[in-house]
Amino acid sequence: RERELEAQRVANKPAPGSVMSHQFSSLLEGKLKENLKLADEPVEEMWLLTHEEGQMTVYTRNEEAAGETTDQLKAFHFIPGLTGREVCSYFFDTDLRLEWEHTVEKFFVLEWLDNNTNVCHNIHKRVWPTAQRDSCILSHMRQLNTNRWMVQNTSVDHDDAPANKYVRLTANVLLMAETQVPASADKSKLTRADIGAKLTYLAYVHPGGWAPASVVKAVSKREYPKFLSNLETHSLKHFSSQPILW
Ligand code: 18C
Repeated sequence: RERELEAQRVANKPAPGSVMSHQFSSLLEGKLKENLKLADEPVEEMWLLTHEEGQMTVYTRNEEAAGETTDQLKAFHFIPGLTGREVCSYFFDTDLRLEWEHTVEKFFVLEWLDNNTNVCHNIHKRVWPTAQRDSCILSHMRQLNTNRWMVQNTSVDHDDAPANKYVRLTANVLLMAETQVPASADKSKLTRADIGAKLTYLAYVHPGGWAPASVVKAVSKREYPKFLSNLETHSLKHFSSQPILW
């Protein structure tokens, strides 16, 4: 039944390029403003470097003072050979999500609001000893300027997301990816060896219900770097033999 409903929703997907205003528009724009400001803020004394691996750096900003069990995370990475648009498209594409998204057991697209915006119900893998989580996420992809693209994933309430079976976590995620090209280059002459995507990733996840702080910390420490490496490996595999999508 769920799959049938999903097929109907895919059939209702608006045409490429159409941007509609919808019930989540003001929430989406508000979050986006906050997230873009945070993304451009330099990492200074408030941020703690928690992981470094090749081109990847992961920082957290401790929110304990505010009584929270999770930290705001900010990470940087560089994927050689891809454009910002390619990385964002790969991250956003619901047909490809399960190739790389290792925290999700299954998910359902609940609604397409426009060609670049959907709401998904995700059922996450269970982390022992806590109850299994789900999330209901408004996902939106946008071009910010010639070389910069982004995807924002933010929790929302949606009538079609079945409640009560799992503990509902909430999340606020921004992936921003900027194509690096040699200065004054003629794009038509460039190959993948000349380009790369500079990533800035922001995430804040609230566990929703009871979860021991030590488990949340351990899961975060392990899963964020794993996610960035996974995104790199799989998006490279997906695009490397295709013409460059600028
Ligand atoms: O950005 C990512 N994915 C987005 C696209 O699919 C998605 C964002 C979702 C928010 C993160 C959801 C985290 C789920 C955590 C529970 C399951 C962990 C499973 C472990 C698998 C073995 O829109 C990629 C995000 C990748 C990194 C996620 C790590 C998050 C850890 C945060 C703390 C955990 C809080 C949950 C409490 C569960 C019990 C400890």
